[in-house]
Amino acid sequence: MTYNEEFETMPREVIKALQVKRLQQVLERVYHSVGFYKKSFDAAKVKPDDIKSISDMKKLPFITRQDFQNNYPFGLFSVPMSNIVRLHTASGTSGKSIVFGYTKRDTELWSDLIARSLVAAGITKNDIIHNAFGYGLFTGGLGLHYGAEKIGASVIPISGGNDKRQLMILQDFGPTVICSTPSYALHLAEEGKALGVDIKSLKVRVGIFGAEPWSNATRDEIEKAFGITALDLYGLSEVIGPGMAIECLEGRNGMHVFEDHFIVETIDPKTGEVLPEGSEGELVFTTLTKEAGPLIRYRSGDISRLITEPCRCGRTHVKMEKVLKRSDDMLIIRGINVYPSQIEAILVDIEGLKPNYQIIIDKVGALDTLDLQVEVNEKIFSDSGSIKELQKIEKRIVKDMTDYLGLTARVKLVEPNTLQQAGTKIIDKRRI
Ligand code: DLL
Repeated sequence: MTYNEEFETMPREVIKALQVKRLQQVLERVYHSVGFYKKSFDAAKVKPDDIKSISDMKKLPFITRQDFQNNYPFGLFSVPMSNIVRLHTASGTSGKSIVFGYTKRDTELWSDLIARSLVAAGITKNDIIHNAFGYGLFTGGLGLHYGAEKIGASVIPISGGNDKRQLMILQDFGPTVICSTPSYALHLAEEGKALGVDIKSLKVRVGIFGAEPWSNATRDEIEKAFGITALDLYGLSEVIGPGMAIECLEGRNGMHVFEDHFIVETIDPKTGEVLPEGSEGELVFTTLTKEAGPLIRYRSGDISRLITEPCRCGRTHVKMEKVLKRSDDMLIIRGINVYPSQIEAILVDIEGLKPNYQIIIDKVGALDTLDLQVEVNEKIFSDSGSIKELQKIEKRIVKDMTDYLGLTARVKLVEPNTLQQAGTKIIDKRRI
């Protein structure tokens, strides 16, 4: 079943022609409405009308997360603020988030994309959706919410956390669909088991999971624990949020990327060169229809491979394999994206610390844990009676990690020169 039959099942040559037409329109628009693009196209000596085909796209410069930071907060918007109806954010590589604006039409487009995704997962107006993606600045909660309303399903906007309440509602309201990060779903299954809740007997039949990498082994675990079909949903806030790609019900063979709205390319993350179709590389996205923050060749940092073989579901849109790797050092901890440089930015602001840290990520049960080991400086270490001072520093780190990044960290201060290396070291012990 499709939500928008005509666009989801277009012959490939028609999709390609539509993409070129829309690309030319968006290039014209950004060149004249966003200073950043005018400058970057001029620097690359390329004009919108030099682009006559998809393969000409390689002439266009990339845009990166750094460009969002350089234009913080609203410098990449292509419409006046009076046309923006919503703002969302994601992690930047420094202390500041990066910001995205949506016009009314953008929120409608986004809801349509989620509606398509839900329909691809076999969800209808008769379903009750337990939406445990976080509501707020993160795009997961509200993104799924409006798409679910669009198809007329009943949404429970539970958001994340409050495990016992989640379990109670799962039992009492009888949702047929659960949406969350895969690790939170597994965590709920574990908590349920500990509390004597029979997770398998819940009415849930489909799960839509995403926002973090998860393997087919994790999928098996979730499917077994809940007795459901678990599907992968992909998206990034810079581009629009969740709903850029989803698996259909035809198996575990990649997520359809909604190509009437996005062009996806695969590049070599080292050289920036476009790779032949089907090669593993970094995904680069161009938005064709978004109004407020159109992106031309955005480097996602996500490593995947495109699958062009026709799909039995009838959708003609290209598929992308599960994303299990990144081309940069971004970490996803409990569904929250974080760069080590953001943690470092917090630590360098606190007096008494040396710039030597260790970030250790692991799992307890299904949930990620974050430990920080930080060297104190010689002065703090040698000051007599400084235990109180040490506790104060520890508390400040814990608080700043929650306040700025939304992450709970266990902090251990260590003597100067005890961590082997200089700078930041990341030890990720998780198996995806
Ligand atoms: O995570 C949007 C989202 C919400 C997607 C709910 C799916 C479901 P950001 O916070 O901007 O947006 O994080 C985007 O998360 O570049 C990937 O590295 C990772 N990511 C998102 N979905 C998946 C997935 C949302 N299905 C970043 N598999 C992306 C693997 C994913 N990684």
